[in-house]
Amino acid sequence: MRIWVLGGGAIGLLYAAKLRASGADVMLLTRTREQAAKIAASGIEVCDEKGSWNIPCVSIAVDDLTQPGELGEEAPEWILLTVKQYGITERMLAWLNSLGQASPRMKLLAMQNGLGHLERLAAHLPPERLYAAVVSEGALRTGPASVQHTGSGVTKIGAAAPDGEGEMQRRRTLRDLQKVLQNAGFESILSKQLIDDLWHKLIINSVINPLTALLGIPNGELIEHQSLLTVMRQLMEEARTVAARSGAQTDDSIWESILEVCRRTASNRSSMLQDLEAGRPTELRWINGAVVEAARRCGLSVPTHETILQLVQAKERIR
Ligand code: KPL
Repeated sequence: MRIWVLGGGAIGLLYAAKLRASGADVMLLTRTREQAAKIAASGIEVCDEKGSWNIPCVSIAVDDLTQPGELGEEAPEWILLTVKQYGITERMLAWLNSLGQASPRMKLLAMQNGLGHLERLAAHLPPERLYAAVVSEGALRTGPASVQHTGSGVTKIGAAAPDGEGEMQRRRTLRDLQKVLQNAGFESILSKQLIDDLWHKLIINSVINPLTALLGIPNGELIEHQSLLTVMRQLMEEARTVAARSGAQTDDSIWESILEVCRRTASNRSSMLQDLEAGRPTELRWINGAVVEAARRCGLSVPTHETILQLVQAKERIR
């Protein structure tokens, strides 16, 4: 199975390296030529609690790829799309569309946090080619060709449109991918309700990420202050109401999950805090912004999310 991992951030580096180490046919597509050259020359260094490994991996900048129409047998069977939400540009969507038209067997697994990407991708790829993942692996990019695996998690995978014609075929397709992921050491689960899973993760991110980003603290510190726990609960309750009104089901145990993530990742800096500190754009718009937008569509009011959205936006401007 030929796999292209699109995006050289923490998740892209981690999946490309571990899949490659398990013997999968993987190529990592990067935005810059410098990163691709570094990986092609020295491989990807993966560091975890057991030590560090260097894994050779083929890598190329997206701009240097052969035109989709000329790929023929070289075309991938799977694209693991690991770029951040803001990395999904109109140019990339047009390129994915041409790739899909040129290679009938190509499928895409969207691995983004937040909401909004599936609608954009669905405008360019038919349902039998569009799949999504909810990832809870902890990863930190430590350089253009190095990543730290900060905690093992689960990769839930499912069809973006799970029901209807071709459902059985979509499940077979997912089972094949699941085997490849598991073989590479990623615990992977097939989900029939991926949209619910996306909301579940969105709610967790919408509580933890903006507060850690605003306060500049690691995840574990959030639960040490009663006043923060109160704000966290308000964020969680507002987001759950919006999820329910939008047709997604979330577990009553979600509050416990939030506390558990804070404990399990106590010393981690959330991705939003890392983005802010590194001067990169954040995924705020697709996390708390997505809650506010969904609330607006349902006629609900989410004052805590609106306030937090404005505060992080201000912080982005004045950093
Ligand atoms: O997914 C995360 C993120 O940082 O984006 C959490 C769960 C908050 C862990 O840091």
